[in-house]
Amino acid sequence: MILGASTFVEGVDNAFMVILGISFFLGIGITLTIILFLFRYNQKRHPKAVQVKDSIALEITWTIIPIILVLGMFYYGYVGWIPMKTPPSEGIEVTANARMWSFNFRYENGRVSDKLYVPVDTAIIVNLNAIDVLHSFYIPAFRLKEDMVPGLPNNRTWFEATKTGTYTIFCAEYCGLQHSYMISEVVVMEPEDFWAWYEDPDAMVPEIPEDANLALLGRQVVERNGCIACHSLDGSTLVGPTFAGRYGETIRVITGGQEREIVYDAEYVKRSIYDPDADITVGFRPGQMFSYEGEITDAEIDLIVEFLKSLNE
Ligand code: HEC
Ligand SMILES: [Cu+2]
Repeated sequence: MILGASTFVEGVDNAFMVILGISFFLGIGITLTIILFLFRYNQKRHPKAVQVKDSIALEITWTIIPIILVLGMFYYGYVGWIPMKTPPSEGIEVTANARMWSFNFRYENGRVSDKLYVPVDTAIIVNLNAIDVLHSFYIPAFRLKEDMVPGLPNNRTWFEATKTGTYTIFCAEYCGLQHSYMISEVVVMEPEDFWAWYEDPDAMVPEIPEDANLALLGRQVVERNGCIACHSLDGSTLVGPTFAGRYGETIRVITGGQEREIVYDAEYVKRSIYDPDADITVGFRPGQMFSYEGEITDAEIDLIVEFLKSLNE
């Protein structure tokens, strides 16, 4: 059993062990019976076949025993599943946004993070928001998995972590090319540490020191938001055009069906991030990149621009 760290672990692991136990019982039992019959009823020992007719006892046995086994599996499955479907009324609400191919988490005070920070022994209610396609929110250590369906109302789940530590979050629904890179972490902290993190205003609007390397900060924004799943930094073409050597160039885009030339400047970068389909870069398809409006701030876009400039040096 892999390590478990939520209130769901016991219910799910019990169901798993019961089903595994029954599977072993049947698998081994059936195999042994086959072997036994091979010896006992082969043609040498048992040359004349016997017809068995109307054995009520046998019929009842092979009806009752499987019913008990199947109901046993159902019982443990149901008891483990019910708590997942009944979120408590009180808890910390977080919205999990999923897009190709990254997660981010928005808290009620507006804080956004690419990792899910939560306090231990506290109910966390997670509103699941798929921005583009189907994803699935999966935390194996919590035995929690819930599909994220674009546009589905009331798409939510919840959990209560029981151990501090860092656990992996996977996307468990094949969602395209870089699906296997769609990984994040849930960091379970002592409540004091969590509330300190949550209320830390510096962490909300990171203050940029005078001598900061803006290009480096921009690179962090780009990495944190998963842009490099689609935009390479080395000139190669992925789902979208490369970031390398493009800034300041005159490029060709399609705007409202008309091909035109445009300068790849700060204005263009901002429009590409907030309204990606306004100008479609020639050679690429619309509808691949989804708007980051409300997720990436103007200040962060300035940093991205600094980073793109630095790629020309
Ligand atoms: C799912 C893939 C995907 C992700 C993720 C993605 N983009 Fe894009 N992006 C595209 C595609 C495809 C295009 C080209 C089509 C278009 O112009 O809309 C594009 C176009 C752009 C352009 C115009 C580039 C050019 O050379 O003309 C910029 C700038 C851009 N994206 C920035 C970003 C940033 C910044 C992020 C992360 C915050 C990001 N993209 C995330 C797919 C993606
Ligand atoms: Cu996904």
